[in-house]
Amino acid sequence: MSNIAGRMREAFRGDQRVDPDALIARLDAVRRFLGAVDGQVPDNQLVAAHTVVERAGTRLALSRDHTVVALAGATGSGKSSLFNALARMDLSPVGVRRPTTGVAHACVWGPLDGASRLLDWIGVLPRHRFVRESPLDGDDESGLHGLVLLDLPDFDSVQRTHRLEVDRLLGLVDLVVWVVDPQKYADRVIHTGYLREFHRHRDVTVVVLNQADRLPPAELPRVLDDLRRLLDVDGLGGVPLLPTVAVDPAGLDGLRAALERTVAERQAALRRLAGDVDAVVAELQPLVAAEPPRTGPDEASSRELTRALAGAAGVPAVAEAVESAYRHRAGGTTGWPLVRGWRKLRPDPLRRQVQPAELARINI
Ligand SMILES: Nc1nc2c(ncn2[C@@H]2O[C@H](COP(=O)(O)OP(=O)(O)OP(=O)(O)O)[C@@H](O)[C@H]2O)c(=O)[nH]1
Ligand SMILES: [Mg+2]
Repeated sequence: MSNIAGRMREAFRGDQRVDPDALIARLDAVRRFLGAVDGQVPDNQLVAAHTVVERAGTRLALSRDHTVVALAGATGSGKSSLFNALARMDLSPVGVRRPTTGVAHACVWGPLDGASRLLDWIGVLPRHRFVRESPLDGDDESGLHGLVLLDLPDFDSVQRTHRLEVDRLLGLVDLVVWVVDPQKYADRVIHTGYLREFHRHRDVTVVVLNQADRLPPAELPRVLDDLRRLLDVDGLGGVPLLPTVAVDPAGLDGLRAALERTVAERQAALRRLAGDVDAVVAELQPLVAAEPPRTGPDEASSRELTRALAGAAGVPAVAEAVESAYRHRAGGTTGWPLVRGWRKLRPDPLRRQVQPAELARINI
């Protein structure tokens, strides 16, 4: 148990908090960058960045008091069973026919203010929303106050609509609990199709090996080790990995504690968005890693542009790429991709494109 707690601390890096102002500044820098390159770079290279800027603005504006956690996984892994067990109520049907869950279900542990708008945005139908308000049978639910838990459809579904719905929701939630089971924990679709894609979101990733009761006790450590090895390969080294038993109330203690810690920190939304910005900046980096123009108004524009992106990155790699681009220009290399269309812009495109810092006004 202490090992799990240690990993939890390590993975959530409680000391490395995301500063909301710094995140907003990075988002604003990406927004400025997008404004500057508008029309100069093929749109398809910028879609992800535009999406992140839009989504982040909305998420930050909606509610900082809630943490949206999704239970995601293959069909039959036990997502709905865990959802019901955490809520201590049968809210999402658990069936024998697969797949069972076709649309997301949500349970909110107060406060309710702001939760409806959040769920409108996430797109959970009102009839699939539930509230965990008063303690049942003396249960103390205060530790989960602020949790919005989602039970997702199966991501390996034979139903295409389920897969599309899961992909949409995974783009919006703050933290993902990946639910795997002893039979399918090593399936390729889970690792290459999903977990690997989340390697920039290690801080907001939890993996549970559910149905741990179906393994002989002596086998459990071996399977957990094997799963840990696969997660390392996925780029998810150090994420919390917990065994769970959805059909036994005591089999959820570790997961409940992890969720309590997450909602108390109120960092998951910021960390998720910071991971999104990291991904976007990594994608944009090749656009500034080449040669800037030598002289003239273009130079000033491109300097500002690269500075904006370096600011957005907050990582030395991008700053280095930008610096080396400037160093090399003395050598006369040409071919900075942005430069070709750059001359079409008016002298100071960045300044022209800067929007009022809307995000800065958001109260988070
Ligand atoms: N023994 C055991 N059975 C479990 C556990 N968790 C879930 N089950 C059973 O596994 C089956 C599938 O559970 P669900 O909760 O419906 O699985 P799901 O992931 O929601 O499935 P879909 O909605 O189809 O994606 C049910 O029969 C559950 O009773 C567990 O920890 N131990
Ligand atoms: Mg289900």
